[in-house]
Amino acid sequence: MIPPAQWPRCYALVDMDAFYVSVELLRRPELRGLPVVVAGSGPRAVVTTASYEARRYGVHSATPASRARRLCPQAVFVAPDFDHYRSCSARVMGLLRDHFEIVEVMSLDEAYVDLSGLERPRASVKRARAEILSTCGLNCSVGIGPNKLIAKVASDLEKPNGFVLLDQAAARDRFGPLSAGVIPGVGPKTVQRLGALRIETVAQLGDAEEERLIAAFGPRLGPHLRALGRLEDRRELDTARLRKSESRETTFDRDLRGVEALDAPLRDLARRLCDDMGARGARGQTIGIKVRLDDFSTHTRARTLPSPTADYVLVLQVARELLLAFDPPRPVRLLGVRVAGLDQQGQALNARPQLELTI
Ligand code: TTP
Ligand code: MG
Repeated sequence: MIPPAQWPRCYALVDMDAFYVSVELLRRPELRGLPVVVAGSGPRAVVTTASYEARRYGVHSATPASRARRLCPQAVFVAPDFDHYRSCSARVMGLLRDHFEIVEVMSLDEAYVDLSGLERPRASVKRARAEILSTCGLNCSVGIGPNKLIAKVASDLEKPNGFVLLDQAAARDRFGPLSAGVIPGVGPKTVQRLGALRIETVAQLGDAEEERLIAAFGPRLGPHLRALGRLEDRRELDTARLRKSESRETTFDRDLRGVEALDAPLRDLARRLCDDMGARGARGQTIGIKVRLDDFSTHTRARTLPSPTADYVLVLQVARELLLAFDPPRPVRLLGVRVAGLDQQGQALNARPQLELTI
């Protein structure tokens, strides 16, 4: 197999394992190893997700809660806490953005990252994954492939805690004999219509004559389906928004107490941020800091200047003043510096588009 570093494009799909349940288990570790179900309590409630132990009893996402109770009476039912899941998700996605330039967040627990051009794509993902585990306590499964489709199907193969890399040929070998319905985007109705054409498997779909598919599905969907059957996919990551801000942040190995202890890391962050912005000719008018305390509360402060800058001395000075004024009341876990309101200079020519960084 050609090593992924030499593929023209390389993508990973990162999908958290049993996401809502895993988040709940962090604050209720006594439930670890038990069948756990996150579901509301109303008469029409459905299961949002079930632990792998509960899945063995046939309880899955979208199973009605009443049915889940019958299937697995000993399961522990936990009420969903979406705000908490959102904030855990933001931490995970923030870490991915720390590690990778281009990240496309698909849902609370799933994101694509673009690994194209990285020298060691596998190692980069493993490092990010280890940090997600050490910082957030959460496991994920990763699929790596030459396109988004293969990355996605690969991520599902060895859940939980999977790590599967497939090139085009390996993906075709692996999925060729399976029902075409395993391909995301080929739903049950399409499977049925394909069945009428005697097309059952992924390989048969990929080998089907284009004219036949066009006759059955039209000039757009027909060729699209055939491409899916070949595990071909030309989509780029969707990161259309120009970045409006840029930040650098760091999570400390040990929490730091007091403003003095934070000065060296603050200087380092401002230096890195201004160097990178300077290199691209980008400047911004709003300087901000982000402070996460040991209780995981996150605080931001910002000030807008009369004119845009990428000047290290000025950025550091403002960041210092903001930090002094905030005066962290508890030990600090994470510190960030941000410059927002970027002017367009340097972006058009040298844009590295990515989702807006949240700080
Ligand atoms: P998934 O990634 O589909 O599932 P999961 O993370 O729970 O498990 P897996 O290990 O198989 O990836 O969905 C992510 C979260 O989205 C899930 O934890 C709960 C929520 N969700 C729902 O609320 N309803 C649903 O029907 C699905 C599929 C997910
Ligand atoms: Mg998941």
